Amino acid sequence: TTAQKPSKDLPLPRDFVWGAATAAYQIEGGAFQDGKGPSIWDMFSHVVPSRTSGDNGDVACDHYNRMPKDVELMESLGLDVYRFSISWSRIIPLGGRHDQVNEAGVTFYNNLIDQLAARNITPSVTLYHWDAPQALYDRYGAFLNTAEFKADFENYARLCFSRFGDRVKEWVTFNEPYVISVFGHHSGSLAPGHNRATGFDTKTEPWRVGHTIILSHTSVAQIYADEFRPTQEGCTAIVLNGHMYEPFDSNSNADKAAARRRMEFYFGWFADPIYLGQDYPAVMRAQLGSRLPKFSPDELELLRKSVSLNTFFGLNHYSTKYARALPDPPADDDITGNVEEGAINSEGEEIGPVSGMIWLRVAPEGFRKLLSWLWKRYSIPIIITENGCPCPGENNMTLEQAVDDQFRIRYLGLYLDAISQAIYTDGVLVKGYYVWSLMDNFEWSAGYSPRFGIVHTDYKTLLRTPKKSASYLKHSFRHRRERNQHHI
Ligand code: PNW
Repeated sequence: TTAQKPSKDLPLPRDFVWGAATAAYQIEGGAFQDGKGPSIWDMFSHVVPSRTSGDNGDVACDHYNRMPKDVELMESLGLDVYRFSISWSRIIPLGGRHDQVNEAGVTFYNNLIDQLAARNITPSVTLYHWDAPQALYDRYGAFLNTAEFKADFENYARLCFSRFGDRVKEWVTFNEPYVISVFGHHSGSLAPGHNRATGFDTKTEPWRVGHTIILSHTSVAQIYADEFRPTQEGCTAIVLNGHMYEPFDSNSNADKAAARRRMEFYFGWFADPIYLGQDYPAVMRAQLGSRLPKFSPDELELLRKSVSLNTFFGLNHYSTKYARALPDPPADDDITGNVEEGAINSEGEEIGPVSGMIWLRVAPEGFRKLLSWLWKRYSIPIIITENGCPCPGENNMTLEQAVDDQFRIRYLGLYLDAISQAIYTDGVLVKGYYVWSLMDNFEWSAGYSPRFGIVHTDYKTLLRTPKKSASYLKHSFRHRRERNQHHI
């Protein structure tokens, strides 16, 4: 692996918060315990196991049965915030608004939230991190039926706000609508696995799914503001993911336009309606025509009204890519804006050293530029809701080697430096950083081999062992926050 330069340990604001993130299906296990209903990930991993590298989340990290110990661990790491998601089918097994609530599931999350409170860790709770109740797809196609899905999601959100909202003040509606739409309903590499080969309409499905997510998010943000915020005084947001894109040939106007267009197709798709209260980006309308659903005048009015209900921009970011303009007209199911993306530019230079996953290269300069791009376009405070990486070869190491995760320490250090520069040099308002992930866990289609944790998970014994990056983060945040003389 190519060497990385060391971090400069640049300062961060005194009130900057740090935390660690997980998602229900990736860590909980207990997939069929205490009345939990099947989710699309239970089905996806069981029906065709090769789609998840032969692995599944039946046991995962067994967090469902080890939760109190895990919260103790979080306290020892010095986390300010713990970001987790609720498994919808654990608390409403069949998911719908006329279906029964599973009190055992509600109790699990109540206990988790109480344990966090007892240890002074602030919860940040995501309602939807990809594990839809299977029944919603069986009944009406879930996201593909906007009215039905929205009504069921509203009911589920109300249940969460009313049962947990006395103690949870930071709510995220959806994690990564781009991934739900494109990986779930275009490439089909993630649940529910819709793609051309499996007989689905990839020309329209991703855009219809995205549309449903935007309208469902908006509606739930309004419900929270009207019915819960007056007494609970919390906030709602959405988490978007995406790479930074640089032109393949920095002298080519076509490639420069391709890089900009790719970012509008990635971030603008969701962020223009949600954070600007307006239609999809013009470049998307121009290319996609009738493939892209329309907002009615009433829906546009709702979007406009709800812009200010989004108190921060949740950003999941890992890496940067090069974008190259394609010479031919776009494919009839193109989702990129007719752009080819890669890790090597026209000069043959790599964007950065490759981590333990092929799509994830170390490129902190791109991160800094992305933060500025988002701030200029949306001018809303940003929280980094995910960032991290697996070390090269980490899954084939002994425990002793794996916990000495110098590659990750350098990656995290450089990405934190980028945040510092974005704040102090570029004037971007970044309020917090949640590392992905608290512990090694089920990495979706890649199964258990990529290890993103700052804590090592032994999948035989389920023993947790903090890696060196865990103590690095604890000390680095203390140091960076102390070094800072300013207040923002
Ligand atoms: C995120 N990409 O997904 C998810 O929110 C996590 O659940 C996941 O474990 C984590 O990143 C690591 O992969 C991503 O294509 C999906 O660049 C796709 C991409 C990035 C992140």
